[in-house]
Parts: sequence; C-alpha cells; structure tokens
Amino acid sequence: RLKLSFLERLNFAKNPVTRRLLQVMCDKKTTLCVAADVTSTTDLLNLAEQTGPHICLFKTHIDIVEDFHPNFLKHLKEIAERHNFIIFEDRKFADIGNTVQLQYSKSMYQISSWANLVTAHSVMGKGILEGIQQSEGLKDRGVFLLAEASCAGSLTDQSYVDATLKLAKQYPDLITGIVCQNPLLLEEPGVIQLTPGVHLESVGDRLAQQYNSPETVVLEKGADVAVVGRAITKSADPAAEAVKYKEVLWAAYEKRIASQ
Ligand code: UP6
Repeated sequence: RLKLSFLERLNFAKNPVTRRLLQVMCDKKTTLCVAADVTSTTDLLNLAEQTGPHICLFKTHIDIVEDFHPNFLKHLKEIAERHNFIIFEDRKFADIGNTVQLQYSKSMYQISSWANLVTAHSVMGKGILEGIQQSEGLKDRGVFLLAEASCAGSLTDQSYVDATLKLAKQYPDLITGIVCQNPLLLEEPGVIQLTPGVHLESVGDRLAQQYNSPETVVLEKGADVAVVGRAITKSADPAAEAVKYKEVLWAAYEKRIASQ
C-alpha cells in the first residue's frame, strides 16, 4: 500500500466511495480531512467554504450542532459539489445492527441520505456493517472502521486490532478504510488509512488527545488521509491553515512513494 501512488491504488479499490476519494485526492493534490468540530450550522458552512478547495474529506459530528435543520444539508452538499470534497459523518456507530440501521437512516439527521462516508466501531462485530449495508439512503456509501484510537488510555490491544482488520477484509465492497495510528493493512492497496491526532504545534489536549506531526503520520505511521481539527478550526485563518497542512501532507506523501 505505501509503495503505490493513489492513482495506482484506485484500481484496487472495490468500494465506490474509495475510488471517488482517491480520484479527488489525485485531482486536488490533497490528503487533508478537516474535522469540522464546530457547533453551529453557520460555522460549519463557513468552514466548508473556507477549507473546501484544500480538502478531500469534510468530517462532521452532526450531533454537536446546536441549530441543526435539514435545510442546512442542502447548502453543505452544494459546497461539497462545488469544491469537490466528500462529506463524512464521524458517527462511530457501536450498537447492534438493527439499532445502527435506525441511527444511520432515521432520526432528524438521516445520516444515510447525505453522508457518503461514516465511521463505525468494530466492537459489536459484523452486525454493524450489515446494518449499514442494508439501510436505505445514498447508493454509494463507505465505512471507515476504527482499529486504534489517537487518545491516551484507549483500550484497543493487538488482538482487537487484528480482529478489526479481519472483519474489514470480509466487507471489501463496503469498507473504505481503517482509522488507526500505525501502518496497518500494508497488503491492501485498495483500503485507505485515516489517521486523526495531527497537529503541527501541539502534542495533545487536556482530555487525553495525542498529536503527531503531518510528516510523522504519513512517513512513519502509514497515514493516507490525515484528520486535522482544532489546528484548523481554532486558527484565525482556517483557509491559510488548511493550505499549510495540505502542502506538508502532500509533500510527505510524495516523499513516501519516491523513497520506496
Ligand atoms: N478522532 C480522534 N481520534 C480517534 C478517532 N477520531 O481524534 O482515534 C476524531 C475526533 C475529532 C478529530 O472525534 O473529531 O478526530 C480530531 O480533532 P482534533 O484534531 O481537534 O483533536
């Protein structure tokens, strides 16, 4: 996986959203996913507009938004189309398949109707993936399965990671990638490694988050796409900060494929 360019890897991807993501990454020369952890629809739309040209994924936590209304999604989708990025709801599903199905496609959020990508925990096993796969909603959908967390004190151990990767391999049509902190699935060029916990200046926060630099996550930890939240959202100029991260991340990716 680490040796190949994103363009070369496109042919290995079985999931349609993965293929689209790899194409966006190549076209826009960006592996940046912004974690849009802001709590108003205005701030979300402003952030999407500002960072949109520089990102491949716009990652939301829709349940932190205080003034959510379905109309807002129309605006977000319009910005996503104009700037060519994919909307990704970091819901971290973790229940039995039937409940996940309801959480994914019902409620006021109706995630399955607007987010092409979601995250899920592997802890409950295959039911979660079946639940997502069999729900109503967008035809093209992909899942990032969580194998490891960025925060200190996480309970995932090697056997959990191994079992998560095994589960992911059983759903090649649905799985877009793995959320992790180490180079995993090295033999799977069609799977994307998504790595959160990325910051150029900070080593962590007061709630156990741990950060690595963009170079470290790409060159040492195997990240394809890097998730950057507060480093961008809390900056005075999110667009300029997004450009900075995009460029450092892309240079690290080019160095990685050149060095193999
Ligand atoms: N996230 C992590 N670590 C994980 C999984 N997900 O930080 O292991 C998510 C958080 C947040 C973002 O839910 O949205 O990535 C990181 O934000 P930050 O860059 O502001 O710390």
